[in-house]
Amino acid sequence: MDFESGQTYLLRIVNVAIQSTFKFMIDGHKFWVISNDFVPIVPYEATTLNVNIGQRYDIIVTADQPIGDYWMRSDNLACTYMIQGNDVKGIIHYAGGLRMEPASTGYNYTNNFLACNDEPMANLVPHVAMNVGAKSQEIDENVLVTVNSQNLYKWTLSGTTFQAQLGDPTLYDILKNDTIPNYSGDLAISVPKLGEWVYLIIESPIPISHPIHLHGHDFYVLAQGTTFPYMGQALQLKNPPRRDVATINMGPTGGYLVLAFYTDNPGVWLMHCHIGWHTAMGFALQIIEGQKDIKKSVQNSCMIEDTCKAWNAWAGDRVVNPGASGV
Ligand SMILES: [Cu+2]
Repeated sequence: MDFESGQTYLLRIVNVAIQSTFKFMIDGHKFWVISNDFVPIVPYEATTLNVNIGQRYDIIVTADQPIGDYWMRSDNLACTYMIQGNDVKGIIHYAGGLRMEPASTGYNYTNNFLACNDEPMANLVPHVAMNVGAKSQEIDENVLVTVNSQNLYKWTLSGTTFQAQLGDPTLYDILKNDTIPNYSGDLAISVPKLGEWVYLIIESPIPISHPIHLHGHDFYVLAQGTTFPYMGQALQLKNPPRRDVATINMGPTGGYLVLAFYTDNPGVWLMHCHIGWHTAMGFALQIIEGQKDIKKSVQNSCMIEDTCKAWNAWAGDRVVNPGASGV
């Protein structure tokens, strides 16, 4: 990327990896972080930025260093016990200098699985302040991993692993018969009333962090802790971070994440870990929000009908491999 001295640049950073947490930095430069997951925040200055899977940050950086060439880095952190990759690099070249391989050095940090936690909640202050009301419903999920009789690993949420049935989508059943299929057991969670606050507690004793993503909402991050279990620690209800991916941060004994969302968007929404393997291994649940208003919110039911018809025609008598979760 070319810089001109004195100019200011907007960079949009997305983590599209399947398992990696990236630590982003530009050698020698500071930058301002101005939004998380498209929600504008009160800008804060940083030299490094932790970007977990699915997260988006916008940053502003000024070309205020001596003319030269600098490494831009996205170090692959050693979370989930991965081997570190610190060779993910680009080059910032200042106009007017010779093009050469940078000799710059990166900012220091400790790299271990504990380093993969999100940017601190205190930094992620939404520009448009919104507060969270008292809860009407609470959902608690305890995250574990188990091995089944075929030696396949499955993630479980309070004992149930998600397994979609591709021939029987939840949204289709709701539109057709106003019923929720129950094959995913308690992983089809009904949140029937609109205009209410739902709190979601996800905790795990296994020290592997998980970026949690919810469809259909920006959620509010009420607490992120590096201990297990969640013991009723204080929640931030006054203008908490607002985004759509937040990580269950990890300490040696596990961690917890407390989220809230306001029921104003009727639909069938998936919530899942954004580590691809974990999603495939059943780390997902559905939230059925405002069920009686879903039908009128669907603008084009033909698309659903046609997709299901095409699926049924193709699937026919085939045995469709149900090995992964179907998500
Ligand atoms: Cu996960």
